[in-house]
Amino acid sequence: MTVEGTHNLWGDLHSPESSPAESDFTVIGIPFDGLASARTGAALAPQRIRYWSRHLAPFSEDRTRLGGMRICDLGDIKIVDARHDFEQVRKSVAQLPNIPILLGGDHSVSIPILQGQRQRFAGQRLGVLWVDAHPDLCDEFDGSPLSHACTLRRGLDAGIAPQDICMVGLRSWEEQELDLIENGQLNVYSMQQIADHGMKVVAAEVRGILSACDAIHISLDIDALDPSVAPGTGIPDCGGLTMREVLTLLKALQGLPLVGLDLVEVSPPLDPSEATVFAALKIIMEFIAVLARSATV
Ligand SMILES: [Mn+2]
Repeated sequence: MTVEGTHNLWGDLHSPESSPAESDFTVIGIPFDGLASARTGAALAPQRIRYWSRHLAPFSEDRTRLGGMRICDLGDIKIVDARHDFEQVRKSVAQLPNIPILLGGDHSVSIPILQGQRQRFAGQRLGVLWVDAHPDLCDEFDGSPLSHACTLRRGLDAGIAPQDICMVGLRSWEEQELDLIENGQLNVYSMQQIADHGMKVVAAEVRGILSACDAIHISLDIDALDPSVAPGTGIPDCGGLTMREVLTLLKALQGLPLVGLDLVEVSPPLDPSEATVFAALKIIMEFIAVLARSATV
């Protein structure tokens, strides 16, 4: 299918002549799904997300004008062997002068992203908003410490403080994760808690915790959404977030020092409707809108 876009890349926000230093956001794709434990396909996400970004107009749902925001899309970082090639992701993120939007890939690609952000904001309090059905706190999974089930565990190893991590949407656990989840250091908002209290209340609490941080990175696994919304993902888990709840959470962070977003586990081949790709795009554009509104207040 070769449909020309009705707009240019990233809803007309891509500015090919601008360097990262001259842009508000840097997009990097990491088309790698070699450490997914179940179904793959996430390697195809950057290409499909970019493709459909040409059909977006530069407005958020509440008509925030995004036209003043500039995106520099640096293309993809190719991963063949994660043990060596993740290093390139870490280095790229660590030296960025603006806000990265990183397109996975399975969630393992966030290991070097979290390491790079930790390095970029060395000496400062780096908060992480973790939106996922899974904690990804395994020390090792399928024989690998770099599995997509180990991502946040490696983030802790990199020096991100557990009290500066908010986990939202959790509903699936591995035995080896339970101690960390239940020892009270991490801020855990399970799907059941969100159902009981409502996302507005949870989002306000998350904002309160993360507002103590100097810099906040968001790691968003599309499987946090309910599979009825986003079925195109390796390990769908029913009983998840609505898109409205995700947007409520994002919008609650307006004005805080957001320094990056990674969006992972979108698997286009597992959703012929491509609604999952569009869900990812909506999250990206609304994230940009949160920053655009923050810049004008
Ligand atoms: Mn997940």
